[in-house]
Amino acid sequence: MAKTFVMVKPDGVRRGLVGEVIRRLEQKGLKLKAMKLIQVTGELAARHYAEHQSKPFYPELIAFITSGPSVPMVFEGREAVVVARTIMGATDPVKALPGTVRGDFGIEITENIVHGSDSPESAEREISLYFAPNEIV
Ligand code: IDP
Ligand code: MG
Repeated sequence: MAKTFVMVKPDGVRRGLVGEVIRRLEQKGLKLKAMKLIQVTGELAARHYAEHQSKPFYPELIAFITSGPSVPMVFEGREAVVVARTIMGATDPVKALPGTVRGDFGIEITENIVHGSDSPESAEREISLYFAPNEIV
């Protein structure tokens, strides 16, 4: 069964949206396989967002993602990567459609509430960055 990596980012945790994000993913039919509340370190943030290292928004992204606790999770289900990204909405909450997490709760592009893997390969890489095999049920 396909797995994806989802993380409620520090703005989502600060705003009390953890339950809302989980509710929407579970309601769709994805199954929660792992979850924890952690402070992302600078080192972990750099590994997670290595693909964006050369982007102008990178320093802001790293400062944001390390600004408070996050909730990384693993979800499983049919086409889990695409399903989770569809529920999250477009990267820029201004463009995200109503009915999506970012469309309903966000307006800033950096502080966009939630992360979701963009491919099964990214999912595998990101799951192993945040979770040891024995933390996934
Ligand atoms: P994604 O989270 O929808 O996969 P990515 O392009 O992978 O989007 O970007 C990673 C994260 O970097 C975004 O979720 C957002 O927090 C931030 N970000 C992306 N593009 C911009 C931008 O143009 N300005 C500021 N922050 C951005
Ligand atoms: Mg991405």
